[in-house]
Amino acid sequence: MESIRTWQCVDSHTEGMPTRVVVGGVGVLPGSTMEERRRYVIEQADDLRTWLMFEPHGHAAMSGAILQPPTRPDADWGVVYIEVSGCLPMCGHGTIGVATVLVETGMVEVTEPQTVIRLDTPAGLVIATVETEGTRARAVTIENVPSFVTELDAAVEVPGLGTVTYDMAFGGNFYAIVDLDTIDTAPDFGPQSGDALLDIGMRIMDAINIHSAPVHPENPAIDHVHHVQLVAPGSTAQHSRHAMVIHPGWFDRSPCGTGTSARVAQLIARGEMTIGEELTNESIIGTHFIGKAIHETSVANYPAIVPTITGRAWITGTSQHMLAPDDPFPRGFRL
Ligand code: PYC
Repeated sequence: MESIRTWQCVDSHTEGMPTRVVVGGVGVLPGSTMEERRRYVIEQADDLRTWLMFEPHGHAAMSGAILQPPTRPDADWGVVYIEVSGCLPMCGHGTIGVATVLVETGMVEVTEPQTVIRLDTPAGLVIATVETEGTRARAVTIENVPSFVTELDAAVEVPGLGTVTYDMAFGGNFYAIVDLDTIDTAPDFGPQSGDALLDIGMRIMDAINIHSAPVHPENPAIDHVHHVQLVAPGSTAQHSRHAMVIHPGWFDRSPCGTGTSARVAQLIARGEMTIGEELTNESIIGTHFIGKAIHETSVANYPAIVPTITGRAWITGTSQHMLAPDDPFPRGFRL
């Protein structure tokens, strides 16, 4: 066995969605903030990501997080999120996976019944409160970055679908939120309609990015929409079901932490929810996050809320990934 690169990982899933937590082998990435480290991976070390996310080590809907020493004194650990689509500034299910792994592997000091972990992420400080029972993490609540709506009832011409009405909200990433029952050709909601739902979501995403791509008002490096939340018929402000279509064409298996934050911001902007009320947000595979707004704030000129998201994660294994010098796929591959 010969290897020119070896990484140690703890694999987990958050309500069905994988988070491969890279705990060793990367070293300290260059950069004085976690956003600079994220940029470094994007611009100079993308093979770090593709090797662990793409096949043969990963798969078409793989997601993960590289643990780092924090760059700020008030944080316990730093995180760079990686997934098949790129490096997100913030990932909710990934943060719940990271917090669970840190507690259950003893990488943070664990207190019962709650352990608070302060994470330095590219989007800012994210606080995770873990409900602990012995060495088990039973549930994790994250206080996410301020979330806000940039457009309500926006309309875009989508080839094959006609005029589609959507709301645009930010919850750590941009989300186009579309009621499926406004689309005449929408199939029945559920995993059995996966291909058709992916097709609808990707068409909407492409059309918005061509005609009116969103840009974060304070951080222009965060732009375009890569997530479309297709809300199932019958959804309410208390219990919403959705299919989360992600660029370049896969579903979040979890209810999506940043997407749930965006949905809470949207429901509050629409007057359908108030501060402190809970939303059960359900994924396409039937798993749940609980989202709520804990207080109001603002981002640039937009009214915003600070959301919390609660969900659960489970460790599925530990792995050591090796790269042989003559492996024909040192960057992985995607079909
Ligand atoms: O949970 O925030 C999230 C997320 C983003 C992409 C996949 N999951």
